[in-house]
Amino acid sequence: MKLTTAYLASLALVSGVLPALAEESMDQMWGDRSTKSGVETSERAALFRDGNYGMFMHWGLYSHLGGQWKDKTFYGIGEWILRQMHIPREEYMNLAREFNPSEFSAREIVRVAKEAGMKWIIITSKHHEGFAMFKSKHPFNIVDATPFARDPMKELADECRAAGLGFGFYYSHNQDWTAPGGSGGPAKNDDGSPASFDQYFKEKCYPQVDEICSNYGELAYVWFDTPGNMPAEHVKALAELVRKKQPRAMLCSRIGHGMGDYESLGDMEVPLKNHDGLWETCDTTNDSWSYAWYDQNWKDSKEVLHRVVSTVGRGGTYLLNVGPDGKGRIPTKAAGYLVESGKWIKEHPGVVYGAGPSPWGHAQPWGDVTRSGNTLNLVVFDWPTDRMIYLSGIDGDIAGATLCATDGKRVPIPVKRVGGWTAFDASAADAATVSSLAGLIEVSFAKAPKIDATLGIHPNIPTHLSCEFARVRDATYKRINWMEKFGEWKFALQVADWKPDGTAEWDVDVATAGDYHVSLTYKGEGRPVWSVTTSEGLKIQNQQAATHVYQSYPTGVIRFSKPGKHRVAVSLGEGNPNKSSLEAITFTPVR
Ligand code: FHN
Repeated sequence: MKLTTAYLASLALVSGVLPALAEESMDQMWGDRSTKSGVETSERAALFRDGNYGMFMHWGLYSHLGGQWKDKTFYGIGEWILRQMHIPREEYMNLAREFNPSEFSAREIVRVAKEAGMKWIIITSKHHEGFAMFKSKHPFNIVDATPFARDPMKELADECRAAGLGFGFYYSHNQDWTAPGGSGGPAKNDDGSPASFDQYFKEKCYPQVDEICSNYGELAYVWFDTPGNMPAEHVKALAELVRKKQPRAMLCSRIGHGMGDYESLGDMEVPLKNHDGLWETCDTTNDSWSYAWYDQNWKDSKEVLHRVVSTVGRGGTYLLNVGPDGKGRIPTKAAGYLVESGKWIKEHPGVVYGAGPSPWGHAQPWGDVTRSGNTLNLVVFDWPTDRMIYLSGIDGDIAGATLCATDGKRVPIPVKRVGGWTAFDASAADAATVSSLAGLIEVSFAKAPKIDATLGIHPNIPTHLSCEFARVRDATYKRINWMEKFGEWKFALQVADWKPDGTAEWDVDVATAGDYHVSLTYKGEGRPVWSVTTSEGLKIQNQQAATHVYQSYPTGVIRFSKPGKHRVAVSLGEGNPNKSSLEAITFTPVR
């Protein structure tokens, strides 16, 4: 929490962003997320809408430092090292003389992106540090200021085009820490005269955006970032420039002032509920965006695939970042995991490309669902031990259910109705032929089924229900964001500020009558007492410890005497109502 405030405070310094934790401040940092109407169905949006998966790349002078400044390691997002380690501007700019990414190979990067199943690459042409990774008239650029003296953006743009990948640029339009007048940059020019943002905009930002839009062929994206309190007139000028020079490029909402074509959610945020419109989640393969020598916290192949499928299942597009090192190489582990998850995607392309969101509106305890026409793709990441996959609320005639094996075999599997639920029985299928990353059951319908999206409580696997799905009375539901390390965003959807009769209540559909262990995920102080009641009149309550981070604590065993619809409510009996916040409830069937 303290870190979040510190981060926002530092952003406040550099870009006039409010140093508060409210969601509005995140909006100011990442820009007004509203987007242009009508873009969604346009031909221009086709790559974004149907491709659903792209590569993001953070690569700059900071990659040469790799998270290390002299004898100190910076354990935050590496591209912020200049600012966070208070490196003198001159000293930082002089690093360009040592920057020689001699191992850079556009072909190799494009190979990894293609094999990962990604459909485009968006790379940092200039990040907040102000260093241009392309040939620019402004001298602080990779061609003129480094021994490398090549334009890697040109090489990458050409290679993407040859391989049929979309290509786009990230450009930090507001923050520029080395250009006089840029947000976070020197307040004075080198001759001592006062610098203004207007000057930075006219002398550096606008001309450079013109350069990237003029010299690299057709761009699929221009990805501006952290608009902060940038004046609308400047944002409008950039939007018009891009529209004129690159009429097919998609603009992300972080350009600011509602001038984007699609919404960019918060960093690293895969939402829990389906989200309408054209939107994207940008995420990274480890913790940092740019290369950091110590950061080995890789998302493995299964996690990468899970996050791709979850984003598509919520209706969005996934932009996954890699940070090449100072020599220009994508770290081997990241490349390996991307390629391995890509193999799965290539075997089952319909799960991702052109796929629509889950009609349930949320993930399932065993995995997630995407939709291709009248087929539902059930992607199983956590097999229940009996290998039965349950879904609630399907109203429609199932034409067939097929388990897709890794060897290309497709095995029809039995489907049973269990009350209002449907069970897909994969118990007889040979476990060895199902991918260890994820199983896939394709369920086809003659016509699109109707789905009752009430949250299901599954009979054979724990069901975890976030407070985001609860009805809240006499308490406050809010989203909080914080950082684990500097720049590594986490969020929670929680209920706090409990009044005496405050409740968080879920409507649920229970597959099987019986006993369930109930646990609550919360944080707070001391030993709060929580109670859980059901619409059948059962109540359990218990006291457990609390900590300052969200943790799950058992409350007791509760019984549903019959399957079907129930309501479950949680309230705080004793404890500090302002310091206790609830994040979720979990039901685990008693065996
Ligand atoms: O400050 C940047 C950060 O360095 C990184 O580029 C991310 C990627 O989305 N954008 C900003 C913070 O949101």
